[in-house]
Amino acid sequence: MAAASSTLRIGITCYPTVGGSGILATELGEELAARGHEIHFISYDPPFRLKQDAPRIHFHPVRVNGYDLFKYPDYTLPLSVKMAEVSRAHRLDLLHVHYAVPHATAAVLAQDMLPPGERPGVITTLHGTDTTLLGRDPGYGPAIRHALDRSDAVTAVSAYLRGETLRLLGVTRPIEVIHNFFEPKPAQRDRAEVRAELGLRDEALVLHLSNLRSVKRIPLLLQAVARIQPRESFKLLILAGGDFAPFEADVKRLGLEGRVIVRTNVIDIESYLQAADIGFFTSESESFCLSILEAMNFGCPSVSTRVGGIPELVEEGVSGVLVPTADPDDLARAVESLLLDPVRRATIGAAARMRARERFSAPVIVPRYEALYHRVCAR
Ligand code: GMT
Repeated sequence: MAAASSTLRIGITCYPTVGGSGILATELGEELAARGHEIHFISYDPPFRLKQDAPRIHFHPVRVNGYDLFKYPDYTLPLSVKMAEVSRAHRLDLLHVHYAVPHATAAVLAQDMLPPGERPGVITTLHGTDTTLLGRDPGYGPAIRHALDRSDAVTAVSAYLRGETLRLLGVTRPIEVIHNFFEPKPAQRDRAEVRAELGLRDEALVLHLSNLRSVKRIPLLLQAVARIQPRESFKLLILAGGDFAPFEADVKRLGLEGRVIVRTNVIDIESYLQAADIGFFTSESESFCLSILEAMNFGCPSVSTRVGGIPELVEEGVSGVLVPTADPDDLARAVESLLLDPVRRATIGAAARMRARERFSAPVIVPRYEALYHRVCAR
């Protein structure tokens, strides 16, 4: 880890599937490559939003063989071997891993496998459930703590997540807070075209986007949506990074057929974001909520539960609406308050957009990662 020049060779590991940590890591890699750094993604598949043909972007697949002896296939060791191999072949300055499990452990092992002069620095970025869920699990917690202690730097995507990591894992080392960022790409279709595709006339478009994991509380989202009045005033679009089939029964039971539209694994999210009027999120826990930030960039105000790091992103009543309970009626009333008041919606939407650009855009956040990289490399 002795980068002499200001451009660096960085290995990035993340989950390649739909999910905030992988999306953030992909965007970061693309932004860094555009700034002249050589970026090597190391994962079992290319990240789903990655433009592999962009200059200075490379992808190295991790192959996992199956063995009869293993009841559970192991990914950590082949990942660490690939990290060491790529580090050596491309003289990486850094391995920046997103989501601690198992990426941080694999990176620390890769570092140990290499001779002293060829060891990249290891930076671990915590995204959420790697602390708030797995950190509580006695089968994972001590290994996560060890990998964090051994990383050369650790970041968390919100002050809330840093606090939870210190509290749950008993970590004492410094953790730098670097919030999520989002840089919208040009939408491929215009608003009118998208609204026509969704069969919208005068209705408002309420948008939810997530990986549908249980922490997102999709049943609560649907219950709340079923209580919004008048029903004819809106449609709900769900951009799903996962299988919506388990929730179809709820849609029927609540009489929401025809009012809920689902699109799965969408890459051109900007086309839908620009067509949305209100974002709606009912998470039980959220370290930051990249989806709210994505909507904010399009002047789309969100209603969400007031949990985790969301208040670091949204100022209540100014750049969004935060609901302190998980009561479907409270949530429905909050959405109605925006549906019925287009002026307030526009005012909050404009404040949301300004806050997103001023605080959580690539030009603001990416230099913070670059500064951290240089600090680690200088050690
Ligand atoms: O923690 C997770 O659930 C995984 C992760 C993901 O890959 O989807 O999501 C987290 O990372 C995002 C990007 O940093 C954050 O914006 C999300 O708030 C966070 N999710 C949770 O904390 C539940």
